Amino acid sequence: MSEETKNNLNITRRGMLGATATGAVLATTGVGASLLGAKPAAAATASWHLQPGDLDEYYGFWSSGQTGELRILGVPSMREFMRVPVFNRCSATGWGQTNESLKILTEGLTDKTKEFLAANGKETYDNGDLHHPHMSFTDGTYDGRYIFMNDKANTRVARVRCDIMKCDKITEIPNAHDIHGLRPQKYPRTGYVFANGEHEAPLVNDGKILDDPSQYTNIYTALDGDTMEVAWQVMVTGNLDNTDCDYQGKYAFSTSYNSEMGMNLAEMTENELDHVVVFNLKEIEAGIAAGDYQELNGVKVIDGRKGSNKKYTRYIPIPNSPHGINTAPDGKHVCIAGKLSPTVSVMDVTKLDAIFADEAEPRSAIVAEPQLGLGPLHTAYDGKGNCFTTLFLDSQVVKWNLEAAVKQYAGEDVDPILEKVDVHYQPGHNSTSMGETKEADGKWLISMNKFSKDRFLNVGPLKPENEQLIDISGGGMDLVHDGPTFAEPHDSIIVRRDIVNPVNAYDRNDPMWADTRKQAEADGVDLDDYQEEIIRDGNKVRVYMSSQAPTFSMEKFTVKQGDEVTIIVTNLDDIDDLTHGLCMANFGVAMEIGPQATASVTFIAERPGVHWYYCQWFCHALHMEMRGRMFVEPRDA
Ligand code: CUK
Ligand code: CUA
Repeated sequence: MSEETKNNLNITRRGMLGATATGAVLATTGVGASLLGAKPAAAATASWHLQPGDLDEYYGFWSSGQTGELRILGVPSMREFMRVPVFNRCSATGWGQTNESLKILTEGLTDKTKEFLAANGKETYDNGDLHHPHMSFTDGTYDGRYIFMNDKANTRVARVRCDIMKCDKITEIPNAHDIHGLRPQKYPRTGYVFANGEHEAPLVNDGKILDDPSQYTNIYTALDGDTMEVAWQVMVTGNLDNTDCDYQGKYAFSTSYNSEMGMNLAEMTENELDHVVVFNLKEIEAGIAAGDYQELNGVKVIDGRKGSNKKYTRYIPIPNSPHGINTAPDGKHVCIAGKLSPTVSVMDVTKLDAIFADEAEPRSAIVAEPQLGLGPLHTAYDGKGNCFTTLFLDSQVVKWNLEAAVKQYAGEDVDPILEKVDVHYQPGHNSTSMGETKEADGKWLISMNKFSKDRFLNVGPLKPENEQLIDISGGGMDLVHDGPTFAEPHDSIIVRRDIVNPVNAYDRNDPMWADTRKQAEADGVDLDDYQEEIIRDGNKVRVYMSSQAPTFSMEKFTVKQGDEVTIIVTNLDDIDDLTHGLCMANFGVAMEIGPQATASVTFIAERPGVHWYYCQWFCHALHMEMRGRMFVEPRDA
């Protein structure tokens, strides 16, 4: 059944809410009225429950919070397809252990961090707190190049390549503390990746200042999404929470709690109003070009704090400790969730020019502020003028109409609230299909709930979270599916599947193993052909082997105790889904080698004797037989 037919059936089943809503749905799906009612209603329930072998209409990209990885799900089935290690250590793929992944994990760290890690006997961090995955944009919609994501735990921003679904860059952000909100520039393209430093600290934070809040500052960062280098930073007042940007390429904005710059809970929640910081991108670029910055830890930092030069930033008062900030697909409105206030403040981006020109007060950009319920956190859109806001305290999602909210704010007697649905329980983010792009299609809504409580079989004190699928295609909100998840996705995006086109095998010239290729060339080894080579270079030994199901090219090799051994495996199989692995038993060594990939791992062979290495990804009927021996001769032999 085509997706359009499914939608027709949904429309039929629900009988629709009214003529206007029907018109809107029909207008966006391009379906003639004659099709309505043509099929029995019962078939419509199959629209989210896919049959075995059916493919999903959407890719879902999920964060995983403190697990530190990116997850790929199917929507609407909510089936989890893949976990892409990013900030975490992964036993299945060798992420955090292979030389190729260690390069990515370490090359973007600052020298100070490298020193700190070395003092702790580590090369890299092995934890992360990944909240916000967002795809790169071109002209206001997803372009399928990259997913960008933050690490709140260790102040980093990472990028995953969508062609192979592997992380290829991780950048530690200097000067900032604990990157939280993250969004890519929507227009004209990404472009910038905006990243919020959540916690304030003395600038420079070198151990000389503790209790002098006047010297604390927060940092807003723009990275270059192509190079993953920091383009510039702005000093701001208040803790930065979430960020988004416009569809015009002129402004970015951040919610900010603790405008008080307090250090404890009482101080932080003293004011009734906090603010949204608006960043004027053109002015910031001009300021950088004109040299109006200080260089700190290698980054150009502009002063955009309250009371500073007002060219770069403006502070719009918002009630109270605002959290989520989401730009609507209409390209004009931005919803700012009040968190401690039951309101969502709607900002009109077309009014920002006048504020920067000093022709209007900051609050003049606010064109609606509907009271929606308790604990509003994030807003998603259906592309038909409606908003869905999570209410954390009420355990609900509220659907409301943006235009009605604007009219109400202007004094008309209208109620913008259309419907509330209970979710289970305490929702944080929500997301709609294509909802953060100009192509929002209003089919599916995911409510990402922090608590599952009694929703699943009890698995002990630590429960999964619960992500619920809500069918919004028919104009209502039908809760159709629960999806438990492990710690702790905060956010997700739902991307039309035609936008995402990963490959089935690696390009032999993939930059991932460019260093290894260079070394192989120096060693006279052709990485693209059958290999069975041992290169000894002092106490460094490089073992080159290839894999073809169900064999490694080397059945055995010999090294000496204390040698620094690098095993380089190239998977010559060029067959869909034919991944091999190499696990060196009792050496703590394991890695994935995808079709046509090269991967390498280095260790000290400080263990005499016979050691089996085996293929750790089930690849063939003779997978168990895919193995070989490393013989380590004792040092004094
Ligand atoms: S934050 Cu988690 S619920 Cu980190 Cu996006 Cu709002
Ligand atoms: Cu190769 Cu299992």
